[in-house]
Amino acid sequence: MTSLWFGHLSGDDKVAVKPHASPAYHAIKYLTGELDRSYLTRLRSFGGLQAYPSRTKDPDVADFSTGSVGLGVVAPLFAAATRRYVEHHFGPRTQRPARFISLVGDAELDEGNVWEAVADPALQGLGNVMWIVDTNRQSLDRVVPDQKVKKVQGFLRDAGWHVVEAKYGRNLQAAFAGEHGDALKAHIEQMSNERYQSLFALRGPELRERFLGDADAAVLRWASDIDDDRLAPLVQNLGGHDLAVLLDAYRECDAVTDRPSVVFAYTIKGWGLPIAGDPLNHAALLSAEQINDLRSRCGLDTTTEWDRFAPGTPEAAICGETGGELNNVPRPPRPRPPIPVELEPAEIGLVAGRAVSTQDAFGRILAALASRKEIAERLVTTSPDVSVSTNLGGWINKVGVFSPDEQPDFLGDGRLLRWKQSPTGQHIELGISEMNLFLLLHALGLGHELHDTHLLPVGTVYDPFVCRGLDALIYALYNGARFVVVGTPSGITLAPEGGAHQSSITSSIGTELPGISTCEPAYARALDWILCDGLDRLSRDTDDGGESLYLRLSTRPVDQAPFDAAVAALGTDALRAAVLRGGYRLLDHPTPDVVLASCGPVVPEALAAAEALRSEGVAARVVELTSADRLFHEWRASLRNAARHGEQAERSPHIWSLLDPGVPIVSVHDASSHSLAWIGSAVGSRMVPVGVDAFGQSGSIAELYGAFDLLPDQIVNAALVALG
Ligand SMILES: Cc1ncc(C[n+]2csc(CCOP(=O)(O)OP(=O)(O)O)c2C)c(N)n1
Ligand SMILES: [Mg+2]
Repeated sequence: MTSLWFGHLSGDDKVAVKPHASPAYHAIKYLTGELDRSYLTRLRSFGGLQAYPSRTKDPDVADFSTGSVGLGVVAPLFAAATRRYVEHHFGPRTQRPARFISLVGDAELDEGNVWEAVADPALQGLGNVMWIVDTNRQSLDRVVPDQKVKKVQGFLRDAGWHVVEAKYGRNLQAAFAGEHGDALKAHIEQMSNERYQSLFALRGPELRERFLGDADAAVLRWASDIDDDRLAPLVQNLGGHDLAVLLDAYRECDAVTDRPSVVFAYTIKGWGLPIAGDPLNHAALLSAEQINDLRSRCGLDTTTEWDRFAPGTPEAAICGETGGELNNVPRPPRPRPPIPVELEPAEIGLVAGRAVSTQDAFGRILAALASRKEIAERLVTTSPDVSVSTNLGGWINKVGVFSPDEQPDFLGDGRLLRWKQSPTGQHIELGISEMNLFLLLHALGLGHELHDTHLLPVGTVYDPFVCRGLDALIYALYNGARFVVVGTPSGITLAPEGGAHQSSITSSIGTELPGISTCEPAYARALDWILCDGLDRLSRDTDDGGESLYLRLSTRPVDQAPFDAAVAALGTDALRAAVLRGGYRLLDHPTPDVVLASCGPVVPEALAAAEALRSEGVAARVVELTSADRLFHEWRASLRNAARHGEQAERSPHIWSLLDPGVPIVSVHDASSHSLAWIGSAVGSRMVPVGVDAFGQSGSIAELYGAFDLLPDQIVNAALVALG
């Protein structure tokens, strides 16, 4: 990190720092003037410095957060792909080309997401990417066995990467070049990792004995010329601790511009400390005595140990220059494109009397937005090989697929889906990896912060496979990225596709994740309002309602007439406000015996059940919960406010206007029944949650609904239970 910050980086470069290097990162930020001294003693404390570099929680904002190993490795790769996209669409961003760099722990490369990214065609040819692998051969528990590094280097080479080894320092390289040098090199290279590692904390005669144990005559002759004091610095002279070797390696990578590079920098974990190379050093603490020794070896005492370099010294001058060039500057707010509150129903092809699914409507809305220049230019879509089956086809036909080079279109026009690839395309197609989807949404969703270009990213994914990319989704939200993700189709409603494709827990995941609102409307116009509002929220500050949006959609065509009736009854503006707050009375009754609360594709079943109840003399109100997430969080915030401050909320939670205190409720949801089971307690009502609490299977929608008690007659029975 010393070589990188003080000898290589420019202010336009972006760097991900591996989790365990966060103290070194903060030390650099302190020395270069960005971080206040008071933080230095507050690593890992509340309100202090985070254990691992954090974009959102640390005062000296890192370009990328790290912590969940593997994600930080590839985040700069996705950022470089985003920069390439941005520059093709908006022109160069910086005078000097930016470089995207990851400092990687060697054991991080065990994570599959690393290899999913390395293999993806959308991430090829990025010559401005460099990884520096801290090859200390240690993970948490152990010294990594021998062949691992070589294998990993082979994988990267085969994937077209430029691989550089910074294995030995200049002193050891000089010894290799001298008399008996070949034998010395062979002796070291043939030694197992575990054995070499065991030498790193040794000095003097003990080191000599252990190092030379089975050495041949030539090595023994080489060693006989080296006295005890010089032996350790030579045997332990690895490239990753040699600044000049590293700088050479970085320059070599800079010269390779048509593909990414990786430097394997061989290091010793705990270098220069008594715990160097010890397999258990990760959890080891230095004793007070060892710290005292270290402090005095650095020429410091307890009164000077946190000082910056004295003004006027060359060190202070370098720190000042580096800080002036590299440190963070405050960011202006994001620009806010003029997104309307709704599109015209005709514009999105809604025809009175025709049933439509939310997934179909989503595709139409997006295709319609392609005609609105000020919005369309910032819109970018991505999908892990499910563009067509998630209805992105209409949009893709209009805007084309992004490729950094013009690609021949062998099939040509006149097809249902044109797949025209060019540098102006606005859809980025990924391979199947859902981790890659969320890592790309993360990168696109930080367009303003990392590339001075605010984007409106929209990703689509089969809803069950949100779980496959979940850690990357969490990562994206933790970092404050802004995007829309559309999980579609969702639930058992995609009946014949079978249990492996039927999502049930995603609704709860969406509700529980911070930084994103989950919405699951049943009707096309409600979706239009939610999507327009959601796109607008991508541009707003967090305290002004800014957040990401998760849409859980379906392929089941739904009759729109009940929604049209609600528009007529409530008026467009009032209904839109209610939909955006999380719900509305779809089929009202002023004094119901029971409330049926539903959302998404099973709303028609709730309506039919209400009709059946009415014919039995039971008054039922049907409420559509367009966003249980928003209803929950508004209710929860009002309770928190009351508990903390003894105050009532300024306005009562919206859910109180949908449900009546004490009136029994049946929730009807194509998702785990647990996801809506809380609503009864919001109004003190008896609650019967109906939903999907087992794995599904193939069948017709009616058969599947029947298996999970979601048919109208079954909902009626649930209502009778609720009524006691
Ligand atoms: C996804 C994930 N799994 C497990 C961990 C726990 N963990 C933190 S660091 C680490 C090993 C790190 O080894 P390496 O990347 O080689 O780092 P270094 O040797 O530089 O400390 C593990 C298992 C984690 N942070 N993230
Ligand atoms: Mg390691």
